Amino acid sequence: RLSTSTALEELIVPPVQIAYTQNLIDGKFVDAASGKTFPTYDPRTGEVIAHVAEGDAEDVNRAVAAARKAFDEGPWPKMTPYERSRILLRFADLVEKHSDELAALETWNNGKLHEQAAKAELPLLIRLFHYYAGWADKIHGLTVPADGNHHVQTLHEPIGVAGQIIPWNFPLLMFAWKVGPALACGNTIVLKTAEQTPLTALYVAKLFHEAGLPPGVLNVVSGFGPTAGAALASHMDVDKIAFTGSTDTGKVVLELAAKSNLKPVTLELGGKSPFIVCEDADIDHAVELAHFALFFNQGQCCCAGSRTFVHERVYDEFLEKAKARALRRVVGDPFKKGVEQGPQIDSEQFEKVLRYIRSGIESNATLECGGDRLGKKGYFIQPTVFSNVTDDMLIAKDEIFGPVQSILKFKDLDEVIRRANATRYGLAAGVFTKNIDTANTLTRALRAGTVWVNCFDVFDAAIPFGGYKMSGIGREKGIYSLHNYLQIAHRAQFVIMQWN
Ligand code: TXE
Repeated sequence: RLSTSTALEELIVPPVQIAYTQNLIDGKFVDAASGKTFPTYDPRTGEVIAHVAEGDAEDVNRAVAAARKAFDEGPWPKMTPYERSRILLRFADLVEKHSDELAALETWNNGKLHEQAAKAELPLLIRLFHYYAGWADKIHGLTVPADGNHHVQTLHEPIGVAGQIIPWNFPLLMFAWKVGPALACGNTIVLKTAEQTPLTALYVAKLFHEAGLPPGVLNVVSGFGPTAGAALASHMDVDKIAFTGSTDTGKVVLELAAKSNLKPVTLELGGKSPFIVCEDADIDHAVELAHFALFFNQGQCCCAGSRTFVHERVYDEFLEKAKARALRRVVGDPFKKGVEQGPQIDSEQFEKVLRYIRSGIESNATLECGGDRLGKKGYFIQPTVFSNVTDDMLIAKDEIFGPVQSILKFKDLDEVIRRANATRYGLAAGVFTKNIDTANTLTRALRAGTVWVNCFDVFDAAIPFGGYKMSGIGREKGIYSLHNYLQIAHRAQFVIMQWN
């Protein structure tokens, strides 16, 4: 086992070159219209690794014009669904072929574990494109038995130009969740990546063109939210906007869409998901799963199990073991085998997490372990555990988005249901119990888009994902995501029946 201190020494040189830094518009890599670039960083050190074209409103205009032309004039929406499906499959094959470079690039620009990028996220991306390739030729309408002499059919048509704004915590997976269903339905796309992580989306978008995607169908613009992102959300020629990010920015996107052309909006936003450990639980297993639910991806998950509710009868044992587990967590260079936690994404998120840790201490939660940065450079934070957390504390209410576990005590099921639901969020929840009645009660009572029982973070292309309340609008993945990218029309024709 690596100790934390050795894991932070001598960083591994990423085994990949940065090939693409320009915007990808109409099938070509181009500089920003303004000629400007912005730096992108290695979160392990805070050092610049590349300068990337800085798209703003003018680049978004050009990308939307290309997507508009590719939609209105074809060939993409007019190709047979089978041809579209073949391109998605060829793309998935190319991603598989380039998995090593992509996993290295994802880790270098994001700080996530290389093993996680290589063994979980890239296979999930590939699986998702296989899934939606399978849908492309199965999207069709109905004939409807309307009253009177009418022949009525419904058409499931692509919605047009889709604007997609993604965050930095899962750059490749968020690309997949957005682009897969939109392309399967025959839409064209302008995708804006998060300013922290522009690199891998450019790489895979290039592979899409190698797979035969016509120019203009998928345009990728790097840039900042208030400039490029806002220009996309308020564009009059964009027919739909899909966004993943913070609840505050989600509200801005919804407002921009409403104030421009009323484009439909889907939002996947923040969360404060409860993870409930019942009195009958196998404690060792519960500790491990609760640890994973919170610390996975440096705690930078919208669905992180960030309120660990533990039944009072097992609370002391759970706490002692949860603390021991966090103390054993190996933090270090995410390229190294055996490391469990890399750096936070950037200085802003790093400072935000440290502010919440201070707030936990000031509000008299008990700091069991961690509580500070690790090392002198980069954005590493010690795995942190708070006990004696109460519902009114900021650390129990706000999305921290970092490696900070808050442990709360409960007495009975009714109480924990009420407290788990007393949040403005409703993205996910975890339940840990051996009692089937308890499991059934909790899965029905918890107001969340996803409830995981005796498991957590199970992501499959076919399973829908999305939030109740201020965690969002709409669902991604599965059959449900297709609805986000389709326009349902009907055609009614008067018919004369020449038979009795
Ligand atoms: O999010 P933003 P940030 C949460 C998490 C995190 C917090 C802030 O709590 O600490 O949000 O992170 C683009 N018009 N999540 O600041 O601002 C931006 O460029 C249009 C949860 O990174 O929401 C980026 O592409 N777009 C989350 C994307 O929005 C705008 C994942 C997300 O950035 C914009 C990430 C604007 N005015 C953070 N302003 C999740 N749900 O998984 C910004 N953007």
